[in-house]
Amino acid sequence: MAKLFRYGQRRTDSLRKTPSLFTKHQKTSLTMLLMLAFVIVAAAHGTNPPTPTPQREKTVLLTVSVESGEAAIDVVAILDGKQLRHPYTDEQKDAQKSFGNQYWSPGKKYRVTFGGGDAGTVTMKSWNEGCNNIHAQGTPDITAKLGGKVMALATNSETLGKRAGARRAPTDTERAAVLALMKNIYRQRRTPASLIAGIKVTNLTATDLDGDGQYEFIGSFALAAKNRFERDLFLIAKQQGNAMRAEFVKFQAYQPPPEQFLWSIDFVDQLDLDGDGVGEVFATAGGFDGYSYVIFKKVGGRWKEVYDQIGDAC
Ligand SMILES: [Ca+2]
Ligand SMILES: [Ca+2]
Repeated sequence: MAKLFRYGQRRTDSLRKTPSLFTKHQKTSLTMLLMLAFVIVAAAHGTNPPTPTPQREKTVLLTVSVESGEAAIDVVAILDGKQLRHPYTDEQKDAQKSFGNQYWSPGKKYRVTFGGGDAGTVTMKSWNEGCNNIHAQGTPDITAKLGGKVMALATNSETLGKRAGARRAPTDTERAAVLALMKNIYRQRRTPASLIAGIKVTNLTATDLDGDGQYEFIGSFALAAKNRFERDLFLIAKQQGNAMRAEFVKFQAYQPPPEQFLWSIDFVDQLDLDGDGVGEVFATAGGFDGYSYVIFKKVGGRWKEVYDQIGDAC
């Protein structure tokens, strides 16, 4: 969780270190000039001060989870051209509120995508402040079956996620092949043979990431070992003949903290954000007292984490 707070910390530090651009005298003159300018502008508009022009809407990327017919919505990023930008930091309460007011006003509707294609809509109902972030609630009208670990994405973009959605549960054969690969990965990373049977499949999804008609497989696995190492794996695999080949392996072995909060990465969904034909992989990363969102992108044939944003931390 330290990582999540570091983002805000860095900003505070850089602001503090920024040298003042003006001397005290210049500042006084500047203030007077600004006041004069304000009076002139106010005069030009009659007695009322100028009303702020509404901010142009940016492309936002949201996550959607559904429980008992209710949608829970978080913001992951703002997409500025092909750049991923943070909507705000966890310290910017005012920026969070204006984001909520602008993007999550009741009745506002977003396109939902699942497996990289259209899957219905979600209509905003309300939003609230959490511990270090804001969260929205909405009414889902979604064709995909969401629930538990199965989440979707939503956006106000009219151009993203226009190919046919391709996401499903793996077949038994595919599942068996991914599990065989997964066990090999655990063995190669010195997991004692006696523990292999205890590995839990948190989530395993088949989705076509590159739009070639062949499904790729994204899995999360956890092996809890009491008082010793927890071993978690996030895996992207591709079918090769009857076997599976690992495209991305993120294996973490660590001693769980006394609080027993564990780290893990779970797939959310995929969406091609930069139009290169390969979907970017959205995931949640759990931490000691919170969670974040991460985005992986295939760069030069290799998957890389390119972005992270706080979900919340309490
Ligand atoms: Ca594919
Ligand atoms: Ca892409």
